[in-house]
Amino acid sequence: MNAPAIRTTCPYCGVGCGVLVERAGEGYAVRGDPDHPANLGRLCSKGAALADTLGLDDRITHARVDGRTAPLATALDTVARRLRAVIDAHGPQAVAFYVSGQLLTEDYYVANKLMKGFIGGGNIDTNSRLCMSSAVAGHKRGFGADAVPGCYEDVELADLVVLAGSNAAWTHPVLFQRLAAAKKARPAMRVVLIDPRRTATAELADLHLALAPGSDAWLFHGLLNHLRRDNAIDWRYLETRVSGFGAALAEVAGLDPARVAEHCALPPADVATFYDWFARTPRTVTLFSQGINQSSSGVDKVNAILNVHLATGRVGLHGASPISLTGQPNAMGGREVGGLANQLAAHMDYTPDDVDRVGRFWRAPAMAQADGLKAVELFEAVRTGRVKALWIMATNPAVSLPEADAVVEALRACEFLVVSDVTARTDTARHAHVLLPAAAWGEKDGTVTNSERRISRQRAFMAPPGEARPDWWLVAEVARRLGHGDTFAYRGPADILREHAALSAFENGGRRVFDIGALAALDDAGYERLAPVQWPLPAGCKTGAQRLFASGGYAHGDGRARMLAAPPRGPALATEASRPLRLNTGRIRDQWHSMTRTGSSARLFAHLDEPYVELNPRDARAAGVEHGGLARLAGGQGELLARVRVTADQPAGSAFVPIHWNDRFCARGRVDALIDAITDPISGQPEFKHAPVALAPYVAAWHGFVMARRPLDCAGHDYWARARGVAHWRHELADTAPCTWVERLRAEFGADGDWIELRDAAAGRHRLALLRDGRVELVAFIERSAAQLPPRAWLAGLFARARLDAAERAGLLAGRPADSAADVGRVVCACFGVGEKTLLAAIAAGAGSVEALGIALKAGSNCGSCVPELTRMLEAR
Ligand SMILES: Nc1nc2c(c(=O)[nH]1)N[C@H]1C(S)=C(S)[C@@H](COP(=O)(O)OP(=O)(O)OC[C@H]3O[C@@H](n4cnc5c(=O)[nH]c(N)nc54)[C@H](O)[C@@H]3O)O[C@H]1N2
Ligand SMILES: Nc1nc2c(c(=O)[nH]1)N[C@H]1C(S)=C(S)[C@@H](COP(=O)(O)OP(=O)(O)OC[C@H]3O[C@@H](n4cnc5c(=O)[nH]c(N)nc54)[C@H](O)[C@@H]3O)O[C@H]1N2
Ligand code: SF4
Ligand SMILES: [Mo]
Repeated sequence: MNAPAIRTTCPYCGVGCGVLVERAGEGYAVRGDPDHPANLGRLCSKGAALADTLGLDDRITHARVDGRTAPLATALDTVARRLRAVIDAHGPQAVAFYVSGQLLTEDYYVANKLMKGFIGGGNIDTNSRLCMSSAVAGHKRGFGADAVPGCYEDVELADLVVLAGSNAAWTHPVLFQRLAAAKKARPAMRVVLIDPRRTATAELADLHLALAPGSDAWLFHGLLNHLRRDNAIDWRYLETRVSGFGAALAEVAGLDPARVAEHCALPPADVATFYDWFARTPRTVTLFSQGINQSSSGVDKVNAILNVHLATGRVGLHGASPISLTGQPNAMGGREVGGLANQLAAHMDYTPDDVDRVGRFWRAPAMAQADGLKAVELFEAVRTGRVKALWIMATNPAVSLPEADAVVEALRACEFLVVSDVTARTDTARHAHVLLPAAAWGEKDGTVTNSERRISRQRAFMAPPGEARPDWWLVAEVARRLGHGDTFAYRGPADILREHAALSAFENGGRRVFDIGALAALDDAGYERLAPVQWPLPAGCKTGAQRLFASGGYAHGDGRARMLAAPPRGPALATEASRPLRLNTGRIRDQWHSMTRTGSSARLFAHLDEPYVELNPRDARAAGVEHGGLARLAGGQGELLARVRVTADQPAGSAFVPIHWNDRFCARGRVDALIDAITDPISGQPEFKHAPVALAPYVAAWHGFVMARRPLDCAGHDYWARARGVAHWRHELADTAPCTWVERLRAEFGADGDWIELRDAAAGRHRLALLRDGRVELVAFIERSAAQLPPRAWLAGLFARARLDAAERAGLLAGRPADSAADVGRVVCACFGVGEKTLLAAIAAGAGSVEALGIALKAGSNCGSCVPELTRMLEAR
């Protein structure tokens, strides 16, 4: 008999999909949980590839102290001793924790409690500062509490869905699929996308407003003004449930659609259409994400969006609400436990009453009294030595914070740096004095909260390797060594969740929306069984609230929501002659952040496999860079080198670079090294999407690639980028110094086997392959220009073969099959490895719909993440 499937939750995005895990041979198989309300059985490409990421190749299984493996107990002793020494010598403000929306709620709760109640400093902040802090501040200003009023079902019930600064097709794929399915079932439903770029999400949009970067506040303020002029305001709602609307309406009064169109660089007719649809559609949902939050005026933009929903009374109703999409799997849970430096715990703040209340509940000897440092300030304080000891958990700031080179400097300067991670191979972990081995997804138990306030269990289905331990356990052990054993004596995550739930209900009396008091009564078996449930969930409740504020009851003292319309501001730094382009950054479909987990799946590398910069044809021409060549982008602090993709989807005057690549996968692809550390004055969230940059071609003496069965060390080259294939690693290379790869490879791979070589010194061409027993071990292609290199897909496929046949061998150094039909092109469907050329051939042969491509080639028929791209190819036919 097979063991029953384990029900758990995907560790990637904030959609929070339920996953079923079963044993399959030596490994595991994952599929979507049909009973989970977030995904009802669906998974995207990343979720579907989770089983590829369970291997131990990259894992850290034992602690390291000063670079040497050490028993975990010794490492924990060292952490406690050195934290204690810093606290004794410099006080509690000299230590800091930097944590993550990828911790489970239980991990997060314990870390926050140790810092704010027992070490007695406020310096714990989280990578949610880079992600959700503008939404948090906007919600608190608007609603009085950080609470998302709507739920996923609203996205399906709405007649108009506005996506503002969200590329949900790639970043919240399962929610996007729910939206796409609803629109298909109800074609009258409309979708508006607000994003300067034409993204995969645009495929679903009836109207794409490609506005000028950073101009959203003008658009939404203009909409508020239009609602008033068009008589679309719900005055009764405003008069009974909202304050501040008089001032807000006065602020926006001068913004007529013509001025909006000018400020936003949009066709006036498109602005008019959007305003008209919004005014006339009671069931409107606005989904917003990082195109709004990651801005030096992010909080004001969030309120500009909340304003138009308040003005029309469209909050918390069926199919009518603003919904902030959370990024990380537990971005919401982190806010619940108070992981941000300017919050306390359980949605309490640093008011004297709350400090006292939390202090009594925790029986805390040393309550923090005031806000701690926000992420960007925190790392600056580490760099200058004000903060002397730092413990980083589940985040990779050397890649993800702005001015990332200065962050690396801070990590190097830090007197005592502790990093808890599942792998040692991160740009951050390499600087740690103590590296703690954390248990990974699949090995830990706890809860996460998704974008619709739904708390779901993550359940372990494998044992942690070596001495790896759950994050909460590592923190509690340090707390014990610091003398707080009694209050951190948790037997397991259930104990922690009960305490967290009890705190949320403690002296609450309905004042704090976040109340999960019902969970305080769970016994261990109940925790084990806990089914996905939304908050609020006060004691005595069995089901949580799907929607909030439908009948008012906002969390401000007067029960009213607030409208706030600040004068719109554009990006903080202007472009100038020396930095004329706006750098926009974001995500790609199949990678997760710094690639520490998705980077171990060949399937997930198939879609986009090199650091790249997207440019409009006009800007590429002006700078003299070519599609497929390399370009250098320089910001205020640093620079990067990336492959150029020229596309009209990218508006003129801007560039787009994905955030994922880092020192482990390429030479100089950390985009945050370029981004100035400018933050929103209220939330402290960095302006990640509008940095001014300069663009120049990178002129190499040679370009090349090497494919081998193992990763090769490419250090020292100006440009290199590494990608994992199913049976090989590929290394893209370029340099200004002469190429020595052929000699190097011959020396490294030895005499064993058949070398075949093609050399044309005059043309700068050098091609090399190594076969052993008919199996390809290595190929290397060097040319003067990138354009002369053959496509990689066919060669990559040869590594999967036990023996090459005569035709394959004959084509090897040409890099092309003798029979050209065998080249499938760039992989579009990651699940079934279906290439672009195969798809185009099928379309040419008559496949006229996504369904037809699915039947003919299986493409798009599993996770569906590539459906927007398939649609685009069909449209272009
Ligand atoms: N595949 C994948 N999915 C992920 C993640 C991942 O790493 N990989 N990470 C998760 C996390 S933590 C997060 S926070 C979310 C983020 O999810 P999203 O916010 O959807 O993702 P981004 O790509 O960061 O940015 C969204 C869009 O904002 C646009 N934008 C830039 N400037 C502006 C502007 O001025 N106005 C407007 N309206 N739009 C603008 C960009 O062009 C981009 O298309 O994704 C989550 N999902
Ligand atoms: N330019 C630019 N920069 C950005 C953004 C952007 O849009 N543009 N987006 C920002 C946003 S929204 C976000 S959320 C951040 C994300 O940035 P990061 O948080 O820095 O990125 P991750 O790669 O997800 O880092 C998570 C780390 O935790 C480790 N890990 C995984 N599971 C566990 C676990 O259970 N325990 C422990 N201890 N460790 C674990 C992983 O191996 C990895 O090293 O990037 C931000 N930076
Ligand atoms: S949409 Fe994809 S990445 Fe996000 S939770 Fe679901 S399966 Fe995971
Ligand atoms: Mo995020």
